[in-house]
Amino acid sequence: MHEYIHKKYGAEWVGYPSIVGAGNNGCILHYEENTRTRVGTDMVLMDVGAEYHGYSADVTRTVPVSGKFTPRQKQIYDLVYQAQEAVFKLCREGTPFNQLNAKAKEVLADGLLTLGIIQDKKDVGIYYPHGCSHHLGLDVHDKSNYGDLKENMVITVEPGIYIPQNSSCDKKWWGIAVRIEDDVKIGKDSCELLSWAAPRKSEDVERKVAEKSILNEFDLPDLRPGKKAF
Ligand SMILES: [Mn+2]
Repeated sequence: MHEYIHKKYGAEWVGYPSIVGAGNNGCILHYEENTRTRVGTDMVLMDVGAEYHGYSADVTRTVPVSGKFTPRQKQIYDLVYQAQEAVFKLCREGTPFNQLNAKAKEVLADGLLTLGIIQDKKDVGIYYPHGCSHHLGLDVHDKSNYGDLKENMVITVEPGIYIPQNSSCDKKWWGIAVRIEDDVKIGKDSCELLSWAAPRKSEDVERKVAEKSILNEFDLPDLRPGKKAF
């Protein structure tokens, strides 16, 4: 559906292969099989972006398929949201690029410690194994010198937490994967959120999922055995 809508808006391509993983599959960072159709009460992590006239977007949303986050899913989701909010505040000219990830790590480490998922802040990397930001441009992971942010740079802000099956925390957390990724344009004193149209707050995500979709009326026809051709 995302790819269909990209085309409807006139985007020529996807910026990268869509990543759509339910539950534990969300823990696989570049999961592209996208084959599971029965997802129960899991969340679905969708990392999708259009390429428009040569420039790529890169946006991730994680939604509860049932329409409501379970209390544990919500605890993890809200923590990732908090980390993202904290990083947005640093997105302005002059901030050293690596300070963005340092901030995300700090917030996520505090939260994981409070939830009892880690016992030592330095273990945050077990559940947050990637960086918080990259530049966007002609390439979805555009290059730069990774120095200080400058006005009009476009970057992602994408903290996440991934707790695969058999992790060394309480198994009540297993299979939870959340990433929230937005694209921002750096300004002199703040940043502009380019991907504002997709809800981010857990309550707003639930509200969006509850909305009626044209797909509610879309029933696939039954598949019947072939007919005699002549
Ligand atoms: Mn990204």
